[in-house]
Parts: sequence; C-alpha cells; structure tokens
Amino acid sequence: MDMVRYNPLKIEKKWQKFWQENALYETPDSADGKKNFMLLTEFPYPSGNLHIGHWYAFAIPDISARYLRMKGSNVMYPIGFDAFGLPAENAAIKNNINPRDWTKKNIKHMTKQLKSMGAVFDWSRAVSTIEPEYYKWTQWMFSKMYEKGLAYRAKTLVNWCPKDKTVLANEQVIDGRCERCDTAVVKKEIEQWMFRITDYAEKLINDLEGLDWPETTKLAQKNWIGRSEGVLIKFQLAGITGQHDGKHIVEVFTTRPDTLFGATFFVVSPELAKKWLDVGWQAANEVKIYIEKSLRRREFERIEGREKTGVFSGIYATNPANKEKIPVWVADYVLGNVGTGAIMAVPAHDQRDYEFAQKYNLSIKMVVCPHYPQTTCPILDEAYEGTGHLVDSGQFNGMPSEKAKWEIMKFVSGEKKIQYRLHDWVLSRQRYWGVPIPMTVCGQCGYQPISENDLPVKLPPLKDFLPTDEGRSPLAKAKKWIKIKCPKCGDTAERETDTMDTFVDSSWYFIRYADPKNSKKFAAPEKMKQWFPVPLYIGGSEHNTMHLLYSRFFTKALFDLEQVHFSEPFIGRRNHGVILGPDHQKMSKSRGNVIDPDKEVAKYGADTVRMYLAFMGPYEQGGPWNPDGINGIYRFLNRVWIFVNSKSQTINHKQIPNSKSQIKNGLERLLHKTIKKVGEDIENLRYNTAISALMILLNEMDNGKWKVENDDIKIFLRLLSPFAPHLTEELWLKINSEHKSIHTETWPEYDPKLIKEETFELIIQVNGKVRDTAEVSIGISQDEAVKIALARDHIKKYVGDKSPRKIIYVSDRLINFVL
Ligand code: ANZ
Ligand code: ZN
Repeated sequence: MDMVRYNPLKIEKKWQKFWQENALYETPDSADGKKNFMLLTEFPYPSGNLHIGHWYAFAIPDISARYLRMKGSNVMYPIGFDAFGLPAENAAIKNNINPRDWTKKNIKHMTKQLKSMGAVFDWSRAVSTIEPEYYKWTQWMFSKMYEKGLAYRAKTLVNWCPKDKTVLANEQVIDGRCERCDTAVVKKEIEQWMFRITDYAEKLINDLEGLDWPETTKLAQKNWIGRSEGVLIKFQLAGITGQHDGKHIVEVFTTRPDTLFGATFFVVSPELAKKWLDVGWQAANEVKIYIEKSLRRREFERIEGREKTGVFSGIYATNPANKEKIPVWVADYVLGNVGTGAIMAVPAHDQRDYEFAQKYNLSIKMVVCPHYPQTTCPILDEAYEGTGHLVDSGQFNGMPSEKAKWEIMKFVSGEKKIQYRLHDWVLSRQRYWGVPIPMTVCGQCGYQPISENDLPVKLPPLKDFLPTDEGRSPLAKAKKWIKIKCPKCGDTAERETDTMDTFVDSSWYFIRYADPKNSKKFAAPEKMKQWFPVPLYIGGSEHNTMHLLYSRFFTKALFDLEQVHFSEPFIGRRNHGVILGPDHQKMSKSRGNVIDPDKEVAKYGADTVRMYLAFMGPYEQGGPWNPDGINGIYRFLNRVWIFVNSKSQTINHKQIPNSKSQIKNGLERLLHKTIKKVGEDIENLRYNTAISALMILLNEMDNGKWKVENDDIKIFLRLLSPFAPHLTEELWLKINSEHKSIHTETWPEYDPKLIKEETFELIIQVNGKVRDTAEVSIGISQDEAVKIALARDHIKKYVGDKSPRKIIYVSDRLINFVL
C-alpha cells in the first residue's frame, strides 16, 4: 500500500486557490432562510508584516465562523484595513516615499499573508479607510454631526513642542519630552475640532447593561466615563491681584459635601492658576516656577506620581460652612480638566489630601466618625473615606453623613452636579496622512461645511508632508488645493487643513461591510437591517475603552440622526488573550523572542499553526508559544492523515469477528459526546478543550478495538474541519466519490440518547431504609441489580442468609429488599 505523505504546503495552496475560484466564502446578503451572522474582528493596521498576534486575532475566530456556517447561519467574516495614521507618515518620511505608496504596498503584502491562513474572509467586501470611496462617508458623517452640533471647534489644552512648533499626540511625549527633538513639552491651548461625546455619557453607561460583553470591558468603560454625582460649592478667595476687586469666587466640585467642615485647605490646579497669572495675578516667583514646571508634566505622571508636590499661593479662601480662613495651595495632583480645576481639601477623609497635608504639615480635622455615638475619633494614619456620623460640624453634629451631604449642600447654597471624567473627543490632527476635515474657513463667514455634493474632499498628493512651522497641518502646503470659494458668501476662502484622528475612520468601518460598494450612501438601510447589530465582535482588550467607546458613540449619534436603525453596534464582545514569546515575555524584537508566522507556516503549514494557536490555552487568556506544543499538533495532524488514508483503503473490506452491535456502541457514544463537546466548546471560545476531545476521539478510533465505518470518519473530519480546513478538505475528497467541499457540509448532530451518562447511582434499601449506594450501568436488569446489591458487604450485614420476601425495583433508580 503506498501512501502519499502529508504535505501541507502543497494541499494548502491548492485548496486556497480552489476556494477563491469557486467564491466559496463570498457571503450573500441573504441566503434562503438562513440567519445572517456577522462575525467581526478588528481590522488590522497595514504595518507591513503579519505577526503572530494577527494570526491569533484572525485565524482563531475563523474556527467559530466556519462552525456557525456549518450550523446553518449565513456567516460573514469580513476583513479590511485601517490604513490612515501616523506610522505611515513616519515610515514615509524615513524611507522617502509617499505614505500612500508605502501603505498600498503593505496592504498588498499583508493581503497575501492573510490569505495564507485559509480563513473564510469575504475579500469581495474588503474595505480600506484610505480610499476616497470610503472616506467620503467618514467626511459625510462628520458633516452630519457638525450640522447637529455634535462636531464643533473649541480651544483645548494640547501637548506642544516649542522647538518643533507642533502639536504632539500623547504617545509622542516621552517622559515629558518631545520624541523627536527631546525638548520639554508644554501644554498649550489651541483650537481643535471635537466630537461632543460627553452628551452621550449617560447613555454610554446605561446601555452597557443590555450587552453580552466581558464584565471587565464594561467596567473599563464605566471607569473611563467616570460618572460621579456631587455638588458644586462656591468659595470666596481673597488676595488675588489682577481680579477687579482682589476677590474671587472659585467653585469646587466635591462628592463629599458632608465633609465641608473638615476642609482645612484649598487646592487649585496649575492650569487654573496659570489662567489667574494670565489675567495679572502677581504671584511669588516660586509659585510661578512651580506652575510652569508642572504644566509640563504628563497627566498620568501627575495622578500616579509617587510623591505629591505643591506650593502655597499666598492666598486664603473662606470655608463657607464655618467662615474659617484656609490656605490656598497650587498642586498638580489637582487636574485642570477635571471638575472645576480646584478642590476643597479634606485631609481626614481623602487619601490624596491626607498625604499632601502630612507632607506640608497642614491641619487635619476629622468630621465623619465611624463609631458614633462615640465622638472621640481614632487617630488617623490614613484618611477615613467611609461613611459615619458628623462631628465638629456645628448644627450638623450627629447627623448620618449620607443625609448631611444634602443638608450641607442646602446650607451653603451648593448645586447638585453630575460630573464625568470623560472629555469631548479631540478629533483633529495637524497631520498629512488622514481624512481631510470637510470644512472651509472664510474671513467673513468663519467655518462653513463643504456641501455634500462636493464630497469627498480628496487628500491632495504632497511631496513634503512634514508639519509646518506654526504647527499647522502639512495640508497648508497644498497651495492650489487649499483655495476654495466660501460656500456662503462666494469670496475666496481656505479649506480646513486639519485631518481626522484615525479612530474616526474605525468608528464605523463595520457598517461599510454590509454594503461596501455603495456610492449613494454609506450603506443601504435594507442591507444594514440584514446585518446589524453585530452579534459577536472579537478583539483585543486594548480596545476596551477608546475604539469600543467611540464606535458606540458614533452608532448612537447616527441613530439619533436617523441614519441607522440600531443604537448599539456590538451585542456580543469577547476579548482574546496575548501570545507571549517562548520565554513567557511579551514578544519584542529587542528580546529576540518573536515568532514569525510565515516561518512557522513554511515549516508546518497553516493548519498546524492555526490549530496550535487554538490549542495553546483558553482563547481569552492567550499564553506563551511553545515549540514542542506546535510539534505535537503537527504530529496529530499527521496521524489524522495516515489514519484516514489507511481507512479509506480498507473500509468495507475488514471482517470484524466479534458481535458488531456491542462493539460499535462504545465508539458511537464517544462520537456523539464529542460532537456535543466540540460544538459547545467552540461556542464558548474554548477551542483548546475542543481539540483535546478530537485527540481523544482519534485515539479511540485508531486503537483497533472498534469497527470504524466511513460515516464515523466523516463525522470526525467534519468536527475537525473548522480547525484544519485544508487537511480535512483533502481527506474529504479521498473518502467521498463525488467531491463537494467539506466546508459546505452541515455540522453533525448528536443523538441525546447516546450521550446520556452511562452509569447512575443505584440506591439500595433494606426494608425501605437507604443502606448503601452503588454505581452501576444505566439500563441494567433487575437480576443484575439484585446480584450487585447482594454482593456488597454492607448489604450482606442486613440481609444475611434471609431471603427477601419481596424485591421492589425501580429501574435506573433504586432497589428495595423487603425482609
Ligand atoms: C472633597 C472631598 C472630601 C472629596 C472627601 C473626596 C473625599 P470622583 O469621585 O473620582 O469624581 N476632585 C475634584 N476635582 C478634582 C480635580 N480637578 N483634580 C483632582 N481631584 C479632584 O472624585 C471626586 C472627588 O475628587 C471630589 O470630591 C474632589 O475631592 C476630587 F472626603 O472633594 B472631593
Ligand atoms: Zn464667506
């Protein structure tokens, strides 16, 4: 018997070509009565080369896509490219080529690499955010949102490099310095385009409830939005020169108005203090220096900074509750863009204030006592942040703190206020490689939207795309392009030269998959009805906040604009884990622990690489790459190859001597159990245990004990097909005379009778009293049950040599000996 060796490279290329030529994975908008299911993954950034993380993100959900198809859904598994963005611009500058050429080249190469996975991607629906046919709609959505006041222009604090004279994204600021020239970065107020995402803060929190998302993701969104219910309280500040009467009312936002009597100092953020300086406050030199210095620090350093810093401002505030004069400090643990940028500091009940007071020797006064009616408060070695009863708080003494909150609010005429940590989304970038913002600016009429009929505003080709001196977008250099007639007065005007943040492009890309070629609309309503909302979105937890929040905001805005029929984009969400290097460390070039998927595929074939990634651990956890592990999978697929090949030659020839039905039974049970298990495991993203079950099944089929029929092998191959699509396609051809792709087969069904537990706990009674139990096979006869029961030592004691008067047998439940 001669058998061809398993040669994955040969068969994989062949089948990929076959699938493509036969348009096997092109998903129709509807397919005779089948349920539509879009299985969405996060479209990649065309960085140039697929890494193993891409395989994890795309080749593994492909298992689910294939499974759902076999279960009878019309599954769309779309793919595209998130192709605008800074890296392209930087790479282009470095290699002296155009960002478009660089990006297109990468897309071409990565498309080839992605195809080597053998996934069911529908390439006919692929989208790329840099194509004018796509970004026309990104611009159109911006315009619609502008019309509704959801997009607007306003001053905001940005990172500014004084040397390069340019705005920097947070990621471009390294330890407070410009990543390019190492100059200390300052915060500068500049006008930017923003989306009013804060209008949706409440809905973005409340609507999480109906979503089937990981709790961690929901929590991350809630924390990011950071809703807190509090009170605005006015403080009178005296001694700020430059204010018209030297007096100044400053509001603070607090969630604990009940602690007002314990406010022993007052803190303003450097940002707010800077504003006072700008209008003429004559602060001491050291105060000015402190303000300038802290404005250069990055926000997260300020919050997580080990040691709090600050400086006394020379000013005093009046505590409105007890009229005490308290010192005003400038300290950078208070943030300029949170609340009002100033706080009442209550060191006894707020840990940050406590640490600050300790360091600068400020007084600490406890006003909420945890064990009332005892009013001697404990000596604190940290702030007491809990609730209790009020002490040292005038007429509020003895009141529960929860009640005192609102009473004290009334007492000082405070105002209830819901506060969000979330800011409006700054969407403009002073960069070349992005979607032009479709606006004009005219000396008379200010900003005007470009008419819908004139969209898309195409990105002009530019030779020099470095930012300009004043930090203006490189588009300002497109002298011809920039000139336009004002849509309102007809005078000469200029185009907006800012481009959009790439998060805008990716906030709606999934909608385009439903209708990628439409030139009249971003997607036809009837097609959207067929596909949305998305039932399952699989991606990385790094997108827990920004991307997922922005897409939800976009969807809600489009819903309110009556452009889409759904207000939540993704009903189900699962996060995949991260693949670590063989040394259990994050893969990185400098560590030299990077696994190159192309090399692994060349060595083992795509089926092995996919299946190993699926096998290495729970998908939601990820784990380290193990060279022995991938070998194990390769050996398994080789065994499958040999087993099916040999069976396909001997089937129906082999004589089985033993009683057939008896022998068949055991394998059949295992087959049906495996059908159930593999299906359920895939549904729960437990691909690893599904694969273990398939390994057990193969062992059992291959141990010579059972008569293995052609139909058994067909079931096995169908179960394996989502994991190893190429190998199973090849073997399917071998065992079927007429070839129809295995990937158009249905998922096998299991017989519930066959997977019932094989044993049960037989209850053994003597004279109606339970005396023992025994594990026995389901369906045993009364005679067998009697024999088993009477053989047990414990029962022998009761029954002795008496012969029972009566035996009551309830099959598959109990046996009772009446003596
Ligand atoms: C007085 C107080 C007493 C506070 C107390 C807390 C405990 P959440 O709940 O996270 O929203 N805060 C207000 N504005 C701030 C700013 N710009 N920078 C830093 N901290 C600021 O936090 C609300 C609390 O954060 C507010 O309540 C305020 O401190 C502080 F026993 O006011 B609290
Ligand atoms: Zn005008």
